[in-house]
Amino acid sequence: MIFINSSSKDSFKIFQSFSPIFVPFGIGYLMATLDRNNIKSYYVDEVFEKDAFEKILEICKNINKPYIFGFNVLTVSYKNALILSVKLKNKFPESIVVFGGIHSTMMPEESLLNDTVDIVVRGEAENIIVDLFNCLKRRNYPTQLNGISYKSGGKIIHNSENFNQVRLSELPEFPYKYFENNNYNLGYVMTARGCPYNCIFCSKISRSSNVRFMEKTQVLDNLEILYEKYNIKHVGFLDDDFLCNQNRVYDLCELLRSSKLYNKMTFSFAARADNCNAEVLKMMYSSGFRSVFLGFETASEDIMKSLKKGEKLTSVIEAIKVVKNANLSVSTNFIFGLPGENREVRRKAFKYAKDLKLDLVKYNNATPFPGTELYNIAVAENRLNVVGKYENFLATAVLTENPFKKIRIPFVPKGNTENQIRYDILFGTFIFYFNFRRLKYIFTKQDLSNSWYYFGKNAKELSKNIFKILILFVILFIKFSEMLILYPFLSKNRNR
Ligand code: B12
Ligand code: SF4
Repeated sequence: MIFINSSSKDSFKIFQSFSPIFVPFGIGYLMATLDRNNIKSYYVDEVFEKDAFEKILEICKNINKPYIFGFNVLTVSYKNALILSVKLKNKFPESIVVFGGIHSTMMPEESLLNDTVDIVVRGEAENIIVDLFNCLKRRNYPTQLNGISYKSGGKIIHNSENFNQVRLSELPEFPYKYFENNNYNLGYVMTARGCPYNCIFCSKISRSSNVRFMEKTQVLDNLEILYEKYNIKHVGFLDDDFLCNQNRVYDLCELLRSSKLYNKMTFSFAARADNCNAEVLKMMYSSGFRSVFLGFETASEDIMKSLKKGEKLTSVIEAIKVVKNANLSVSTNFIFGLPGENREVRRKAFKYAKDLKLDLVKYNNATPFPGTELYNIAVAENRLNVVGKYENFLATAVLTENPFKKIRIPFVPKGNTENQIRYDILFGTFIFYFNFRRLKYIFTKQDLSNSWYYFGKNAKELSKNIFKILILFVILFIKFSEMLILYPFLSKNRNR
């Protein structure tokens, strides 16, 4: 089986060169699961591979037919996954194309309506991947497997959901050996899966509301591998809400403090604001935790309620103060262009960013990912703007788009224009970062960036990138200049 991590290459490449490249955890665990069953699998990453198709042809020379191509598909990478599947099917008509990942999980029919997609795997797949592989190798359809959608007699069949949840304590060790080349920033772990909330803007791979955790010793073993084998000194925890089980955090911190990693590694994490309390943060700081990402989302209490996050604006504000008191740095994002929002709300966000002395802030454009309630709202209000096959479904599009070839914002709520949202995002970014202290922070505290950017490990690497950094500055200069010229005229835009 050849796994393909599909990627959108259409966004402006200069920003991509400063984004850390993550190891694809989903594919990694699937490969390790196959490995454990003595099944060899292969892997191609479109994120950095110049010609993924050629690379796949190379691999195919050494494996037996039927070839099985397994794609990990996010909404923004759906188009490229399809393009590659067409090329592969043309070359190997007998091959089997499987789409997995969040986008196909949310939209299985849409994927299967393409002639080149044979099977969609919905949800997490460690506990079915071996059976799936064995079936497909025998050229059988996995009709009995839960979590599968496929075509039969011109119809699309959806087998029932895979209720048998993956237990993280039973996962094999993460197979770093497949990802050792220099393209990846290995310093991330994901030690829990699942989230009990249902925010209207969030895609969730598992519909179940329970959160599953790795054993603390598993986590420590993973960190030790990263430190000892790969010399990683800062690790970001990608768990949706690292603080959701505080007893586990206490235990893990205790284990860390008594381990050989103590004082050698630092960590960052993401959490919900309502779980931040002074006591746990103090203990985390003493165990090496240095930065936290909190989703601020909006500066309006009413909109916060409508997001169904189960959180209050006041608790986010309080949490930021508590985090800062505990000496941790805090980064956050606001979503601009949410239903019910206006420019006043966005201006309030700028004020919060300044008054609360946030370390890093991102203003994203609201993106109604398929399967989310926001998507349904956008459809119901006839305000869903899909370009091609979701090529514009990028929450950071405003900042990273080519200034000469703008990306259409996928949802513009009533009472706003696209340009108001676009230039408010740029304005907020400009006033926040046009500041010597913050620019210094960006370049000197990269570990604390919660993986938003990566300019190089040290002064030497950074200087190698100096030319690209200059180009980046020129592009930002063009964007901000345009914004500053147009900004005074924006309020005059007529609301739709
Ligand atoms: C790490 C991460 C990233 C990393 C790496 C992304 C990657 N390719 O893995 C980075 C920072 C680069 C990133 C970027 C973005 N991300 Co992101 N990211 C995540 C995060 C936090 C973890 C992903 C992960 O490792 N999950 C754990 C593994 C185990 O799950 P998994 O990947 O889904 O894989 C399992 C199943 O899907 C299935 N599976 C997956 N692939 C395949 C293939 C086959 C053949 C089979 C059978 C099964 C299968 O089996 C796997 C194992 O169980 C998720 C949130 C989350 N909790 O999952 C968001 C998430 C995936 N990201 C999201 C988004 C929106 C983005 C961005 C578009 C953000 C933006 N700027 O707008 C960019 C897009 C980047 C790009 N150009 O492709 C959304 C995706 C929504 C969507 N519908 O596409 C998510 C779900 C967050 C959210 N809740 O909204 N992201
Ligand atoms: S945004 Fe965070 S809290 Fe909300 S559903 Fe997604 S992971 Fe859960």
